[in-house]
Amino acid sequence: MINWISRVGYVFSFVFIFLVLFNQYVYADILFFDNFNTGIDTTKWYLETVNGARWIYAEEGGNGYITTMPQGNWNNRYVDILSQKDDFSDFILSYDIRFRSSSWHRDWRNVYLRGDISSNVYGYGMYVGVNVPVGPHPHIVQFAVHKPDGSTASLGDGIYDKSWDLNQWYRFKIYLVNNNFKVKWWEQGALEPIEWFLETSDPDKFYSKGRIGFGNYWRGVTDIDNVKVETPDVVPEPMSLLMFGIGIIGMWRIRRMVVV
Ligand SMILES: [Ca+2]
Repeated sequence: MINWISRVGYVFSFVFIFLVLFNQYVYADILFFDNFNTGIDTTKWYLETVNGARWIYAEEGGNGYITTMPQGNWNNRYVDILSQKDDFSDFILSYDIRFRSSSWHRDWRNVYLRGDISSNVYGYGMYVGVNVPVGPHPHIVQFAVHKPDGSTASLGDGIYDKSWDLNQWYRFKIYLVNNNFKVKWWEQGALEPIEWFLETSDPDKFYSKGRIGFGNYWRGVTDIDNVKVETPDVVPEPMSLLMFGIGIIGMWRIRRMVVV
């Protein structure tokens, strides 16, 4: 009996030590979420105004989201919305996006990763070009770094042979851990693809934390909804570990009964 108790104690000690050691990765915590169903919460978001344009609340069929006001003049600038939370470090960012306009200028849509709220938004970004229906209609997705010296450099891009469909909701998922970047996307209602479409890294590791956000270029019209930031989930969740521990105990008990 004493031997059995000591074995139970041993298993639980193992599970406990494992949880403590890997605690920072065990939980896929949601760090930030907004479905915009009640408007734009300015305690969550910093809103930039450029040439009178900014991100605004919109509603469709009872669902709230955010959309953009296109800039009508030639002063080309991104209009940005950035999280008030400024210490996102390693995370998975996912969001729904709908492109509602395109142009020969590709009407770039930028996603900010570890950015700041200066007018130039220093940090990392992922640029998405939308030049449908102007041919040849490529997907263009590019990770870039806006360096502290003011210059911008590509971290690698990808061109895909499918068009974006205007007025179609897509879900994007961006993974950023240490200096490694990955992205995938799929049409709303479709299954999430297993593979990542573009993977790259920043060897200079310029930025370790910052804000997330979205930038809309010039005449683009873009909708965003269901923004979620969560911690990367790299090891089994605690419940799995607990079940594993209980399973081990159960096997020992059966073995003991058989032996006795
Ligand atoms: Ca919503």
